[in-house]
Amino acid sequence: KHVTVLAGGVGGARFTRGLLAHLAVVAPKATVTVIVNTGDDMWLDGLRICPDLDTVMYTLGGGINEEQGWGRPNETRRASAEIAAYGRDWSWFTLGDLDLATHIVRTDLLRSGSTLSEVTEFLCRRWQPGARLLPMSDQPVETHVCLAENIDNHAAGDYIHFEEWWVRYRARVAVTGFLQRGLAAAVAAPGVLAAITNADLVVLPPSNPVVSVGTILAVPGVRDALRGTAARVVGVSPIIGGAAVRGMADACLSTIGVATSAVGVGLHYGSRRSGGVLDAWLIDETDAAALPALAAAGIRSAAVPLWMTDLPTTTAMAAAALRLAVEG
Ligand code: GDP
Ligand code: FO1
Ligand code: CA
Repeated sequence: KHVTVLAGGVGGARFTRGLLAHLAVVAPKATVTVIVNTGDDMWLDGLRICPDLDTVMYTLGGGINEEQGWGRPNETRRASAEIAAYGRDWSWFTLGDLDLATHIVRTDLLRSGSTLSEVTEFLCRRWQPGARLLPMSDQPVETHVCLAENIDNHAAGDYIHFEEWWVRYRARVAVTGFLQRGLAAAVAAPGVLAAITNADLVVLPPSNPVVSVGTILAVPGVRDALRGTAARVVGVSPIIGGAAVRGMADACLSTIGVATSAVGVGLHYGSRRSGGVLDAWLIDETDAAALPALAAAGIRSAAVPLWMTDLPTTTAMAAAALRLAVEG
């Protein structure tokens, strides 16, 4: 049994941790491949930062700062403070001392000619995430946002990196759209399309539908692989009761004209029967009123508790997603 997950950072990582815990019980021989968004990646102080790859790797490898959802626990920021003392680096984006080791090793390997896939595989030898992590592409793809208003030294119409919008401005500055820089020259990383085509099940976890899952779907060939796979494709809503559980996915959704609701995101992904990517869509109990609309759109749905408050609840969520996928 082979399960393929398309993930961003915190939401996708936490869900996958529950999925692995569930499979360890019901299908110990199952293997999991996580195709991870690299649109948040960037160069900072000469280092290649891959926020979502690191969040998935640390979370599944037991090295994540659980409260923060990213970076390492018991972190210090001595190097970052020294870099700031030189007036370099982004004051609003913190690179912890322990986390820096990952960026240094990754950049060293990239400079020696390794691909991002090879680097990820190397780093995972240490972290042993219990799943195969694949970057969506080995070519750089960076999500940028187009500002709708002036802010600081940026003018309306300027593009800034997604992470500046997200971390520095907390997505509070109006934007007119997203641009995945490098997408035209990007190809799916080795194994990515096959992981979708040959899967027994594909999961869209409760990741940000626009800048995490949406970016992966934009990689050439991914949508077609999802539409063509013999596997069932089941998604899990990151929106509960009309709000993002964490972060500012609502700002992303409104920018692309999608309602911040479980049904809005489900219809946005669309039913595979009508050119979309979903066979099934798991929503939270508070959104149960949306079940008929989803059924009418050809998306089999169920309403279960979708709060990943701890490993048992997340494991139950993963079990519900697998159950929904194989029904009917
Ligand atoms: P990021 O790259 O770190 O932002 O992480 P992802 O894109 O993988 O996931 C972010 C999304 O996870 C947000 O839009 C949240 O709404 C969603 N999320 C976070 N925690 C939960 C949860 O407990 N349940 C559900 N259903 N979604 C969650
Ligand atoms: N998020 C923040 O809100 N502030 C930070 O200073 C920050 C630093 C950081 C460093 C490494 C890393 O892997 C992730 C980091 N993040 C930080 C999280 C990042 O914004 C998220 O992982 C996503 O990229 C947002 O979708
Ligand atoms: Ca991210």
